[in-house]
Amino acid sequence: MFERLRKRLAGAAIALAMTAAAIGAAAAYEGGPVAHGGTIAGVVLYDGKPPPLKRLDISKDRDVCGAHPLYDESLVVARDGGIANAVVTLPDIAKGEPMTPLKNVIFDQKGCQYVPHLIAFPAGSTIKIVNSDGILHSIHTESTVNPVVDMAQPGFKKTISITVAKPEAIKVTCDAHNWMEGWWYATANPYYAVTDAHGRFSISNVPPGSYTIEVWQEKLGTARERVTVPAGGVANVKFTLKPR
Ligand SMILES: [Cu+2]
Repeated sequence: MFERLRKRLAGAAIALAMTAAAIGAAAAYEGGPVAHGGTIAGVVLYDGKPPPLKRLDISKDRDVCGAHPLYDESLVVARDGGIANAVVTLPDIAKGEPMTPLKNVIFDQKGCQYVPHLIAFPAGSTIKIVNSDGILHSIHTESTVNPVVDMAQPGFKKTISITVAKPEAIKVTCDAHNWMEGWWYATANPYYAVTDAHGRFSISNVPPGSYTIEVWQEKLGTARERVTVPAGGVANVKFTLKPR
C-alpha cells in the first residue's frame, strides 16, 4: 500500500515539474528583427464620472513637503474620461524586438512626491532614485518576486541605483512620509506603454499577428482584450475600466 502511494506521489511530482517547465517555456521571450511591424494605438477610459482629486494631508517636513499642494495620484482621470498612468502590455507575445534593459530610469523624490508617479521599463533595467528634496526619504518596496528594497536616503545621498531583474508591478512607499506612494512596473518583454494624461497609448513595431493585450491600473486592476495587428498598419484598442 505504501509502495502504491509512493509511486503516485512520484508521478504527481513529475506532472508538477512538467507543468512548471511548460509555464517557463511559454514565458520565454525571443528578440530579433521585426518585419512589417504594426502599431497598437488606443485609449484607457474610466467608466463613470471622473472622481475629484483628493488633496493629501501633509503632516511632516512642511517647509519642503507643504510648499505646493499635493494630491493623491492613485487614480487620475481627465475630464474626457482618460486614465493616466495605466500600464499596457502584451503578456503573451513570444517574439519581437530585442529586450533592451534601460540603464537610467529616473524616479525622483521632489516636493515629497514621486516624479513620475509610475515608471515602466523592461525587467533588468536600472532605476536611478533621485532625492531632489535634500531631506530624509526612504525607499521601501512591496516586492514579492524581486528582493525587497528598504533603504534610507538621507538628504546628502543624491542618488541610489537599483536593478529590477524580474517582471513585477511593485508598490514603493517612504517610511518617512506616509502619503508617498509610487509604482515600478517591470515588464516581461519590450512591448509596453504608459497612458498619458488623456489615457492614450501607443505600442509600435509589433510583429503582425494576434495577441492578448492587457491594461493594469493600480486601483482598478487588470483587463484584457484580443488585438490583431496588421502588417505595417494600425490596430485600435479601447479599454473601459470600472470603479471597484
Ligand atoms: Cu519621503
